[in-house]
Amino acid sequence: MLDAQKIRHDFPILSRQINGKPLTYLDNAATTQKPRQVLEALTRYYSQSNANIHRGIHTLAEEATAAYEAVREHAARFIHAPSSRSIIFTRNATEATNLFANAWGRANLKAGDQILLSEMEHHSNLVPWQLIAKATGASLAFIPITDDGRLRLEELSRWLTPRTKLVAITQMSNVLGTINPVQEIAARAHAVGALVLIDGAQSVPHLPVDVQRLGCDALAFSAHKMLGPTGVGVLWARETLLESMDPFLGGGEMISDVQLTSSTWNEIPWKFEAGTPNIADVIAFGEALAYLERLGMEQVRAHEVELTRYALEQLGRIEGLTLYGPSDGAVRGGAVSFNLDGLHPHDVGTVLDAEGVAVRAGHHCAKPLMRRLGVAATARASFYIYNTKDEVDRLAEAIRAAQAFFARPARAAVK
Ligand code: 7TS
Repeated sequence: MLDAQKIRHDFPILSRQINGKPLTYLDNAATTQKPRQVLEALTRYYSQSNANIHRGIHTLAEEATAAYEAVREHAARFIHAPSSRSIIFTRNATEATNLFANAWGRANLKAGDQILLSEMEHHSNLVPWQLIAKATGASLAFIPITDDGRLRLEELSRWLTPRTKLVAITQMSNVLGTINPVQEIAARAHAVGALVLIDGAQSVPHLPVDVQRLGCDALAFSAHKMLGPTGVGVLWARETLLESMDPFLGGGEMISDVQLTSSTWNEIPWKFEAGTPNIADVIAFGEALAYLERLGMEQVRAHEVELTRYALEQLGRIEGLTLYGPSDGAVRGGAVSFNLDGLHPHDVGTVLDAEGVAVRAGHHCAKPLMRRLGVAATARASFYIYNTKDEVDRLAEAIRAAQAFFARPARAAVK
């Protein structure tokens, strides 16, 4: 496992007390904490190199441009993209999906075409496709899931037909932790002529991801879920695809020439980055990538496999607790959803917070999945590089405390 105790020294927020207890931060699927290297990069940029990029000829502008473009190359290396020209910086994974949906979907989909998703998608890889389907007349289809939260791949051939033009699917569920075999899905999608967009918001931060090995056509992810600042996302797509797509947003920087009634476009990737981008946060994201690379993504994954296995084991022992998702920690990521008999997950979350344990409770932006699981909401603990087995123990204790807390008035009422 990683040396989480050592890693924790780099994260100032992790020494906070919450309600008089040490913070146990288990809401990493929502956003991760930031190491001092990222925080210092932000301050350094604003105190030493702040300037707008791509347009100035002065030293600060050149420094800022070089630092910003270096992170584009770094992000390309991180996901093994063949070229940094295919890395587009967006605000988040959601905007990356919307960019692809609008720039590719509107131009390439028509009535009779089908977009294939799954029942476990986050709203950000569902609602954009609902909008595009409405605009183009294409229809949506969904790969169903099993009761323990895995794709029913045996039904894939039923859903993959020559009408399927795009498969847009998450590599890792933010609710179930399920890791989907996207390499196999991509190969099968390509066999019927469909493109494949992967929602990597939960996978890129937690697993080694190689877009060439996966064979996908596009990938979306967010910096803030992988130690980076909020306000930065990435869309990677094959260069030929990006070349063939019209821009999503219009404005400064994305043009080659502008006449009063028409314009021509800048080269990729800048064609898709209209206006002043989030320069400081992109530059600080570079430090997040470097941090993860120093640890090694194989080690990041191994650490989470170990923690997830341990959490499934410990939580599995708690009477009245239902776990969702695959039961084997080795085939899933570190997002562990659960419910306690008779308790609303929001109430569970509140008692856990009183114990210093931060989890998310709610529908996790996956309402159709909640319906499929037959619940309105779940509580969810999700792990990252700085979490320890002791913290899993604290989670289990806090869950027992929640059960005891809510059992008390009920017993009093019976008396
Ligand atoms: N896709 C998946 C699988 C996600 O888990 C999320 C965010 C997104 C896309 C969207 O990322 P964003 O950065 O654009 O917001 N998931 C969560 C979550 O599980 N809790 O809070 C955000």
